[in-house]
Amino acid sequence: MPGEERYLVTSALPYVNNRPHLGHLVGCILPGDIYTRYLKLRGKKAIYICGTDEHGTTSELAAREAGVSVQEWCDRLHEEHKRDYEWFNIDFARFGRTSSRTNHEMTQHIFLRLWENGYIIEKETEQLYCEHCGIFLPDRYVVGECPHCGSETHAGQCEGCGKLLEPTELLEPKCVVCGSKPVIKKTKHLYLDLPKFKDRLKTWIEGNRHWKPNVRNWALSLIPDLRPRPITRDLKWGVKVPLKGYEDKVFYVWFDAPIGYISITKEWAEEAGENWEDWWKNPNTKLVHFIGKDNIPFHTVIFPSTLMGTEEGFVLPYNVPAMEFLNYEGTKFSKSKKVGVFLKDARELPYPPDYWRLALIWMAPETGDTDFTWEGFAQAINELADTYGNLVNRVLVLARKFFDLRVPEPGEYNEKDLELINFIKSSPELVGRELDVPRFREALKKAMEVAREANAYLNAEEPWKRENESRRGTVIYLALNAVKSASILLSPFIPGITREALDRLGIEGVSWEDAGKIDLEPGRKLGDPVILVKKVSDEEVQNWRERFGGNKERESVEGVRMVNEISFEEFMKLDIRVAKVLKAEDVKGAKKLIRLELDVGELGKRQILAGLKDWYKPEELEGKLIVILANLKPKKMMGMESQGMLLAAEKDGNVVILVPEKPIEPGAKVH
Ligand code: B3M
Ligand code: ZN
Repeated sequence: MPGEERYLVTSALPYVNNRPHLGHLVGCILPGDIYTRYLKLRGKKAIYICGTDEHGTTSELAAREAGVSVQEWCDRLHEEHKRDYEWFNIDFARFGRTSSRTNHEMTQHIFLRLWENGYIIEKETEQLYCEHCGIFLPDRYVVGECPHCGSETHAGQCEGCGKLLEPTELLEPKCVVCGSKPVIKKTKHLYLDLPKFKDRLKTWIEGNRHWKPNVRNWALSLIPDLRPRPITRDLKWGVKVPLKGYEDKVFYVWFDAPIGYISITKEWAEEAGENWEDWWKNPNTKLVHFIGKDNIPFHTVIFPSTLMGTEEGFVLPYNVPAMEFLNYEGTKFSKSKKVGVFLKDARELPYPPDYWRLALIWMAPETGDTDFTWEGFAQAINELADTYGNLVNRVLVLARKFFDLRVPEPGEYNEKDLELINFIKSSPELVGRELDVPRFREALKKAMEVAREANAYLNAEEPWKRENESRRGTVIYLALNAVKSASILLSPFIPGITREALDRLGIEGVSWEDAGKIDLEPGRKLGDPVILVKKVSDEEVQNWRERFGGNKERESVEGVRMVNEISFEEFMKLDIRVAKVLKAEDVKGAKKLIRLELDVGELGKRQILAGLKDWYKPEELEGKLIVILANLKPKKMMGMESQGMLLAAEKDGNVVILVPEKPIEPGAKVH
């Protein structure tokens, strides 16, 4: 077996119940990509494996809702996922599928090994059965009333109050397929005998001192109460169980999904002329699973037990970096409720993929849950523009002005120069230390520091001034090296933008260590100056926030409309009022905004800024009765405060404001 150290990096395999959103990207797919890019720059052998998780009831139900076969649904969603991730420059060695033949075979093989080795037990249980459809009903196939809060929900977890619900607990249970009342029937299932792995798991997890404390502690806390866990389901869509008496059952989706990592590696290896076992059964392999925190038990306890139980020498994960959750502007991203920014939406906005990659890491939920906010998005981009973008442009402008776009010859270094040189030299180690953990936010900050330092150096040295002519070549030479260094260190995060900068320096292949070298050859031709990062304005922030705002109704993939439900109490928190427009005028310097002076009756006078210029002239609004949300937290825009939000309807880029059907006093409440 080859002795060389290698990294097998995986990202949790996304379900195909709907399109992916920013939460998925930042949760594991983007971190895994950044990490693998970094490893490769370090000269390590590394591959990045991912794919769609296609079995289970969530796919079946999504397909049913869309009125297509499960296979067709999965084919379609697999392609969409793949396209989305490609657009964000996620560099998978392979993006596979758990429904592939390779995965069916691998899952059955691994199961049989567990069976032969005595790690599988059979048990009889009672389960709801639909006599009309002739099927046992998994949780999501039983709907009824929650005994705790009265919501209409499926079993598993109540959609109203979040309590865990056995299907038999639901009041008035119904089969989701045909609506008839299910009966209780006995059925047999296979269980993975987890308690048998207790000691091995404990020793192994305790030894993993480099894991994040929350991951390690959670894993350890699971061990004392490990119980056998069912790995089969009464379903049709899934991997068949290769055992007599289980012909009409399939494996539980969480049994075959992580085995997907192995199968997808195998498919990659077959194409790449490699042997998959050199990766999965090689003690020199470092297996790293990037996941969201809710997947910790599966990756630290259950899947490792599956691997151990084969007794085939599979490697166990070396690290399991788990992210917490990214919320959207204060509410939960929800694939099923269609809240937040979906990757498809993001692709349609006028920003390159690197802006998203950067902003997502900027706000990444590394140590606790965080919020994606449009303000955070703008802040991240603007910071990059001020530091790195600014540096690249100004250094090239100086090189053009004074050295005809060639790398100048440096003179002797003074103390200031040596300070910058030392900073550059130490930076690959400093940034690398963070990425090794991995701690992405910190790594990004440290990588940006190089550009910040170089800018400060330029400001202090002022090489454009006549009196500094003798120093000019040296200063610009070092600043150009700083551009190279920052570009390499930032390249795992923003590979597209940094590539453009490196192209301008005439640099093709790079390694991480190159970021610490002062080695640009004098005389080398440079490319033209360029603005690599454009700032994001307040107006854009406002615009996107209005367009993607938290709880609004959104369209799902198949055109079925779904509403994110709120309670009556939540609705009553909104203070919606009729207001009269006393005055309306354009806001200077803003492309979209109109300033409205309003009379809101008992609430007095106030001003609102609304992004309406594309659709209304100020004079059309004057004198009108409109509808506003009066208790929205005031917000500063273009140096003015907007005290509420005008309500308008939007469809396909067309916007109309809402007006009362008959005149009514300003200040009248809307409900
Ligand atoms: N599909 C859960 C998720 O998307 C699941 C991960 C499988 S990893 C093998 O959160
Ligand atoms: Zn039925």
